[in-house]
Amino acid sequence: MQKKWWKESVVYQIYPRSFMDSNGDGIGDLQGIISKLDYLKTLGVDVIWLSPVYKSPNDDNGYDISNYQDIMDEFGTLKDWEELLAGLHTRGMKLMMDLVVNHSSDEHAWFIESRKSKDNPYRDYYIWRDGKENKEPNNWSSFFSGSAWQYDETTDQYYLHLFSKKQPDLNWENKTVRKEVYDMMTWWLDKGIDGFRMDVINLISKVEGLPDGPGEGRYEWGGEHFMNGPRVHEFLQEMNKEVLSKYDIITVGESPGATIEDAVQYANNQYTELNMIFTFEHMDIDSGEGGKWDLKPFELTAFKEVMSKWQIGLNGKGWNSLYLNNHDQPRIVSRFGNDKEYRVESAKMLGTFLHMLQGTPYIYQGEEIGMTNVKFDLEDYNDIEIKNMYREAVIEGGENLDKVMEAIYAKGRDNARTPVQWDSTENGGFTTGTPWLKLNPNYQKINVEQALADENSVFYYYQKLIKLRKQYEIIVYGDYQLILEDDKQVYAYTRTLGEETLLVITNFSGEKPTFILPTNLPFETKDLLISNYKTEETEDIASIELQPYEARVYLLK
Ligand code: ISL
Ligand code: CA
Repeated sequence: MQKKWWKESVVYQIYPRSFMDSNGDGIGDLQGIISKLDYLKTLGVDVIWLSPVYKSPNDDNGYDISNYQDIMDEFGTLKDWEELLAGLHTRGMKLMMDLVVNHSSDEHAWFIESRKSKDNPYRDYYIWRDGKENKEPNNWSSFFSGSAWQYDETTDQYYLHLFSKKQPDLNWENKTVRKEVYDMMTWWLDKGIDGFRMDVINLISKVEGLPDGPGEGRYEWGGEHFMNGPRVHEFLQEMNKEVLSKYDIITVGESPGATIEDAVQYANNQYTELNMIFTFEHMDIDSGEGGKWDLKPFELTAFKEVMSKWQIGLNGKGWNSLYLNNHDQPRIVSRFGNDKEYRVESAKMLGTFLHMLQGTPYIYQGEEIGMTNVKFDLEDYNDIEIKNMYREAVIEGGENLDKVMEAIYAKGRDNARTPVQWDSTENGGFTTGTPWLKLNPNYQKINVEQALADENSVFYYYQKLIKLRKQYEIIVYGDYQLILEDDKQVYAYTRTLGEETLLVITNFSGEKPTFILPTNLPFETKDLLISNYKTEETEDIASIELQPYEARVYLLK
């Protein structure tokens, strides 16, 4: 397998609005991040992925960009940004910027021009269509509820927005749009950044004619007509040729609905497109037919099946990104572990599980101290996805309020967006003012200061996981194999490289299941690399009674 620095790296995602506020306005900012660089260095991460910091009216917290080449006022200035980049580089860390080019903000100069008239030179930068019989051009629903089309009086046409109506989709069929995007990317790369995370990059090519999605409802899911669309690989290859291939960078493309076959193309070994993609199959495990808000119990065996499929499917052909949460997903201890009695144990177990897989691991801010989900009153939520869903389901659809609130508690994106808990002072040390989103009330107990003072904290465990990656090649490059496939509580797997085997045992339950070592795993020596309970090095591992959420990693030779 080809060795690459980005395969050997660990990425840490910062959601700037919620990371650290430096000036008391309640909003996280660049100077706030700069003040925590030593903290990140102590953790040991290699690359920082910065969620969008560009100019934005914040309809979707920066994922609606009105100027791609400047910094949002609340976050600081380009000068602050340069300081951040330099601060990272001096400490030997890299910076990956978020690239949001499936859509812009409706307040971007291009869109302001585009909506003026049908013959405006920017008209074709976006996707405009006539209505059909006084209705939208097609039946596509938006990711954020309702129609994916917005009527615009000025020219009596509709524009497409797969996300909010303030996020019009760019028209990638237009060569000039593509050139603008490539030039903008080059501008950032020439400033010295080290890569891009590309927002919903697999949605940029829409099927010609924009056909209706299947179903008879007013608004239906049209994904098959815009996910991994007909020209997406052509566009990415062009982007690669014009821009990416000229730099030694890390690229990851967020790709909802991508299959393994798609991924093998996006993240191919000739590197003609991207280094890796973010897939979502494992994030859908606890969702029913109705999508993310349709709650379904988590089943470990289904999870194993999905993870193993990706581990084996990309082995030697592409490269996996490894994540269990981000700014769109609930907190992992609340979702896959236990955020009460076994919060610390399960946080460590989940970290072990993820970091020992084949791929590049991503840590989301706060994960390294085991932050948890929240239950807010409706008016305390900020997220547009939550608000739109609530309006559609409860106010317009008359659905049961308690049921909808349960779904928000479990899956709402604000679970991930409550400010980072730095210490036990008011507002967790995140701000001296009023935070833009309330803190999780448990900040007095769960915070960075506390974690740094406790040698058994989740923080130091993550630090060790990251260190191990630098010490053992097998953790990066070994082949994955699932063992004990049908076990409903224990997820165990091996990684092999040459003569060595890495044995990873993780208990996803609060019970004490017995782990039985498969007999086809002979070895002479075993080294315990990491564990989240005290264990005797000499313990016989043929059969182990596991503790709740126990995790162990052995190197067998
Ligand atoms: O959150 C999701 C599922 O739980 C996804 O549907 C998510 O909205 C989708 O993957 C796209 O996410 C990205 O683009 C959005 C932005 O709101 C998200 O924050 C971003 O990660 C539009 O730019
Ligand atoms: Ca601020």
